[in-house]
Amino acid sequence: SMQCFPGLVLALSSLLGVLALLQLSLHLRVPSRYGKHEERLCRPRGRLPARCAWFLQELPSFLVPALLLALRSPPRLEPLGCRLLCCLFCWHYFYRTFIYPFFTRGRPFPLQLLFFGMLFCIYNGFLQGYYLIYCAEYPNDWCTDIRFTSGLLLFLLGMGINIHSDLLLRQLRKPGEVTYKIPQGGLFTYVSGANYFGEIVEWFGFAIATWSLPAFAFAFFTLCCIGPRAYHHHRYYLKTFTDYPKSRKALIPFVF
Ligand code: NDX
Repeated sequence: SMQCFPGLVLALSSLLGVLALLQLSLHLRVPSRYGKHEERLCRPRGRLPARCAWFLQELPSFLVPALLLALRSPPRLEPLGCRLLCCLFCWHYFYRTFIYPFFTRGRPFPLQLLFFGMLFCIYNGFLQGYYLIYCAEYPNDWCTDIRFTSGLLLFLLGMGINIHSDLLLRQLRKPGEVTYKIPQGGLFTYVSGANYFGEIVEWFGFAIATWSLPAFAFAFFTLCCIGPRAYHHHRYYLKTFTDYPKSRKALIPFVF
């Protein structure tokens, strides 16, 4: 049966860090080609409806850790921290897989990116799940540790911001519409990438709560992946809407 190989965790986390830097270098100037940054040239054949695409892409991030958690034998009952933290991760991806896609009004998603996105979700789902289920050791009072409590608080706050902002974005369109409008309300009052800001806060909260290398690597990846994308969204809005609110920042309220 499976056991913890610390070398494997270190190797996979380091590679995730490398992927983050690769992502950053590839997409600092040119955004990932989906959504509002997709090239017109893309043939419709190379795309899948947003619903199917987001469902398929994010499913492994839920399934892989959930299966690891369920199938571990003997079941790991102690300490509570490991299961709780693994459940937090699964909880986010339950939302992202089973709820978010069914309400999205996004345009069709490029198959090629879907393929890489899925690979990424398998990789990361395995790393986070494997670490928490097979490797992590927490003292029995971890649930009252300041790292756990403050991290959990940040996670919940970030998740709230992310879900609320995705809802505001969705309400900009009627079903079937694919046009872009100026997002209003919530944290969009302060930043163009409110949903991304929430997601980044969420994963740094998770990293602090788990106090683990894999989770910090993933938070860093998230920052490198959607941080630049928030900046590209911001530039797109400034270019497209002459009446775009001048005081609005790209990602971090009042700062950047
Ligand atoms: N999926 C994470 N790199 C990504 C897919 C692509 O979950 O190979 C990263 C994720 C993947 C990427 C993923 C990882 C890196 C990959 C890349 C493909 C290539 C790349 C694998 C896995 C790669 C290397 C080589 C380095 C490994 O029509 P539309 O779609 O634009 O509509 C949008 C709508 N909307 C508006 N509607 C009206 N008016 C407006 N002004 C609007 N603005 C937007 O709202 C959408 O329907 C919806 C949201 O759009 P947008 O653009 O704000 O968010 P989006 O980027 O689609 O993300 C959706 C949610 C969001 O909450 C975000 O926080 C979360 O997913 N997310 C997204 C990406 C990554 C991620 C989280 C993470 O890293 N944690």
